[in-house]
Amino acid sequence: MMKWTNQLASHLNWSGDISNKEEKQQVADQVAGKVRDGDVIGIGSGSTAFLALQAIVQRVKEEGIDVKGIPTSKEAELNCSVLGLPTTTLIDSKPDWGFDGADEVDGEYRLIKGRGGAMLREKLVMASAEKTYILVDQSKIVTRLGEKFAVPVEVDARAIHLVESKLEAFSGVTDIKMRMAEKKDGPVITEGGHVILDVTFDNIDADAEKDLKGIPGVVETGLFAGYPIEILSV
Ligand code: ABF
Repeated sequence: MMKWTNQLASHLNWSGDISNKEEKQQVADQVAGKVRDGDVIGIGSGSTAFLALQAIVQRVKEEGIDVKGIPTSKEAELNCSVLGLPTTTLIDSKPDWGFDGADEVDGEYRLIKGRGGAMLREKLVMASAEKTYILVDQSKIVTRLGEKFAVPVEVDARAIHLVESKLEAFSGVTDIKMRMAEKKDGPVITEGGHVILDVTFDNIDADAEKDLKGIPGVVETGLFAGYPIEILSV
């Protein structure tokens, strides 16, 4: 093992502070059971996806099967690298299927994602796969989308005033905050070099994802509606 591999692995081990870990582990084990030899799999971000990746890698190693991952973030890329799952990209391969976490899921299978700021890549991988398993513990299931979480909106910083003014007039919006980096005096900058506005809604209507994307300067949003997903929960 190379010099820093253990340190990287322990950093990635979420330091034991994964909320609802037992439930998350159960859905992680469920999705690991779906892996078949030769699969190209979209690899999600966040703690639930990390547990699933661990379970998948264990199967891959025990059974000697050939699986490749398409990571949805730099975090997922590093996880694959440290755990030893070979990766490919959307340019070279199409995912057969994928898995990812979520912050909220409602009764119409609409999702809020993007707490880690990776919604652009997460959506690209999800939209490219025939099916994505969304791994959720009970705390993620809501009756009203937006009940617990704001919707992250990734914005080209040059358009920040334009986007803010459009959002203020947007149906259902009650609050807009720029996401700030913890312990730093500045905004979170996404992997794509953009900023994030966390937008609170009291009602998210059916066209919200499309309408948000229609604002010039909005790169992506954490609203996911109408993608081919299957919810895995306990
Ligand atoms: C990613 O990780 C994000 O889209 C989502 O916001 C978050 C869920 O994290 P966790 O599984 O740690 O609750 O899937």
